Amino acid sequence: MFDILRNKIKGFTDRLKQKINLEQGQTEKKPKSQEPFLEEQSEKSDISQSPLPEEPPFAESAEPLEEKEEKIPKSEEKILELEKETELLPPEAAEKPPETAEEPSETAEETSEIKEIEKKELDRLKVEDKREIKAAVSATSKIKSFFSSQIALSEKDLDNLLYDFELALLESDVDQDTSTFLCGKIKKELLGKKIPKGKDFDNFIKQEIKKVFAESITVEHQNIISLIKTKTDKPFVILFLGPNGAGKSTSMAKLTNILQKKNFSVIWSASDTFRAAAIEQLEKHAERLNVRLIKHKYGSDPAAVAFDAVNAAKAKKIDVVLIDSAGRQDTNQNLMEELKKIVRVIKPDLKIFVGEALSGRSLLEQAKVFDKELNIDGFVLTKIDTDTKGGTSISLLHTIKKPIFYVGIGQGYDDLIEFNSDFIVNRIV
Ligand SMILES: Nc1nc2c(ncn2[C@@H]2O[C@H](COP(=O)(O)OP(=O)(O)OP(=O)(O)O)[C@@H](O)[C@H]2O)c(=O)[nH]1
Ligand SMILES: [Mg+2]
Repeated sequence: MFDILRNKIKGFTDRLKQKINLEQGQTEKKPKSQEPFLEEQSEKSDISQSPLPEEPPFAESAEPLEEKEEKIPKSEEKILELEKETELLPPEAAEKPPETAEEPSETAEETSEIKEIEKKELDRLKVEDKREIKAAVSATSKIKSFFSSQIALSEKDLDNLLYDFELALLESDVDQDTSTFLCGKIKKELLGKKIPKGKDFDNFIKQEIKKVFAESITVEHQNIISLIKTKTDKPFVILFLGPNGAGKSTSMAKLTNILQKKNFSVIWSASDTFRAAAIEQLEKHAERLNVRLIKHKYGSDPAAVAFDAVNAAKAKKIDVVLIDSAGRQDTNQNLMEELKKIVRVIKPDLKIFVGEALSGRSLLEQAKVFDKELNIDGFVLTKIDTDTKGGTSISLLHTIKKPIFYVGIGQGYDDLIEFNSDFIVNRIV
């Protein structure tokens, strides 16, 4: 469910992360602010005159800090190597082959005195070297944390990333206006903001995107059960309308199941007198759900059937009347007039547009026409169990700004669940 949109949003977050990592990498590869420090180091240190500079201790500054700290013991090894170097030993001792050093050229007292001096000098150098390396590491650490804790994205960077993201939203069935709106809002939220790097990054970006989506698609939530409860004079009347095959009749049956569980009594109007087998289809559901069905012949006036159903409900004190209607395209003016007649005669409490999520952007266009013609109250969005893209609901909510009462998540009677904007935001971000 909504996998494509979820992946597109993840793709956007990953690209942002890549961009940030790239910048971090560049910073670490060439940490300009470390350069003078290193120069200063090499000037100050006696060791810089020795073979050590061939493997500069901080040259690989892109490595993590911990690795640098590991280098401290390594430097001790190097210092130990220095014991063998000529600088710390008397020149003649270094130049002479070992066997010549064995020659008793000095007295035993002189030799032990020299060794004592050498040892002191070595100890002094070790301490100095350690101190310098530690100072370097701690300075590097400060510089690193400065560079690596947060980043602010430039307008140019964001424009490039959001251009791709807008295309991704369009591919996921979000319409053009909504995509442009969402990207503009994300840009406004992220521009100049300090974005944490590392493990907090994903969470931060997710929260920002979630916030933008939630704000853009939140419409006043309406709960059908409370609406029914608050109506004082029975019955509460709901008209189901929308394009062919969207799931009007099935959703009506599913809602009946929900209402019966809440102890509401229900009666149906078979006002699809147009499509072959539409009445028989309802009869089967009515039998299973034990609902009374008011029906006329095929070709009769759908408004007249609905009128009879409402009157029967009034007579029997039934709580809710559900009116099925024939599927129609928004371009079919005759069928549109037929619906308008039902609305005029019955004055339903709710006109629910049933649309299937799979229809994508064409659903938005249809819904706009139905809303203009009939002023619909909200939606049931069906077949979201088979909708991998997920953009339709976002477009509907953002553009038409009417609630999605329920979503259909399968073909069973229990496969109708209440919708709120968190439902979709939590699935895609
Ligand atoms: N997977 C899935 N299938 C659904 C859902 N809702 C309805 N369907 C199926 O969609 C098909 C059409 O459903 P109907 O209720 O007959 O649609 P309709 O809008 O009444 O169709 P018309 O009366 O011909 O305009 C049926 O096979 C339903 O089982 C849903 O949420 N998920
Ligand atoms: Mg039907």
